[in-house]
Amino acid sequence: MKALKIGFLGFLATSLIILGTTGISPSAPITLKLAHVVSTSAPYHIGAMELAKLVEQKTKGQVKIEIFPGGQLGKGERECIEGLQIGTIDLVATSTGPVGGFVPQMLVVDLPFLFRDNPHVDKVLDGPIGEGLLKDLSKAGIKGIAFWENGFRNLTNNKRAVNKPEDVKGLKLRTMENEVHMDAFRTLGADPTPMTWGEVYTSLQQGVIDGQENPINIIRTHKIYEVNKYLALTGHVYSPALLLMNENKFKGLSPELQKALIEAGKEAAQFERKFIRENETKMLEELKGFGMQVSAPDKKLFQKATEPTYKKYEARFGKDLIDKIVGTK
Ligand code: EAX
Repeated sequence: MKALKIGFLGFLATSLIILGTTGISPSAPITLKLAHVVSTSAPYHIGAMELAKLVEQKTKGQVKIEIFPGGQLGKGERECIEGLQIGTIDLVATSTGPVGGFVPQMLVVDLPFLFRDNPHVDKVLDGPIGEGLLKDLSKAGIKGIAFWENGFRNLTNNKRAVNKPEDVKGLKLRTMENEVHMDAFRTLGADPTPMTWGEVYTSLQQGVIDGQENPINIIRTHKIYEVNKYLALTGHVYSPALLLMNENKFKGLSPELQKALIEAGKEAAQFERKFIRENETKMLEELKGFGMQVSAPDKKLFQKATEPTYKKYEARFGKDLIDKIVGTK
């Protein structure tokens, strides 16, 4: 009887300690809110669902992910990251586009034509360079869990077919809130307008802007073919994505739950990238089927034309980091 009493008191004491430190009773699962701004057919959502499944499995139900798609918790990615920083959002799946506004060093990955192809992307972002960039995010109270994928960005517009850099001159193009992208399009003679993703479709529909640029998967899953006629396969920037977490929330988890979350985030990254890459050709054919006029300009001409941006930011990010990325085989 005495042993039973001591056992019960021990359990009670442990529960009170857990409750005191995490505010969570040992039995209640921890629910983390994940926000993104894309549709439920888009890769971030597919990746987030895979993440939720993996996290539940790896934590044996101790942690659950609740997904808020389509900008429900923040109209654009910058707003979602702001919510993450103040703790109203726990996790965000986002392109790196606006992240440079929080941690300037992250802008390096948004340089035009920095990444050659998918194998180059994976070697850089899943290796020490990528890990270093993820670690940098803690300067802004953000835990970088893993690099997901948005993809190689292509140009759509309503004015004209784009076959060479000169064809971009004078186009009023929406860009992400990203100074490197804006600089590159200014160098091409376009008129870049930074705009949150949630406003792009309507702005194209109303003719406030002539065009935008995004990977095939975003153009397809957000029906840009309904509001833009021309698609140029420029592949002018590889756009990484990120799975981010509020750093204090992350540190509040036990080491075991932290490990499980990181593992799940990285496994979901591979799943999400695979989904994008396996569906790219099919989605492009569908865009043609919806009537988009697709051109395949000489990328070398665009690479040459955007070289001034490259040179300008080389000084800012350090030539050695850029050389390391370019030199990764
Ligand atoms: O992250 O804002 C953008 O153009 C992004 O590529 C899109 O929202 C997916």
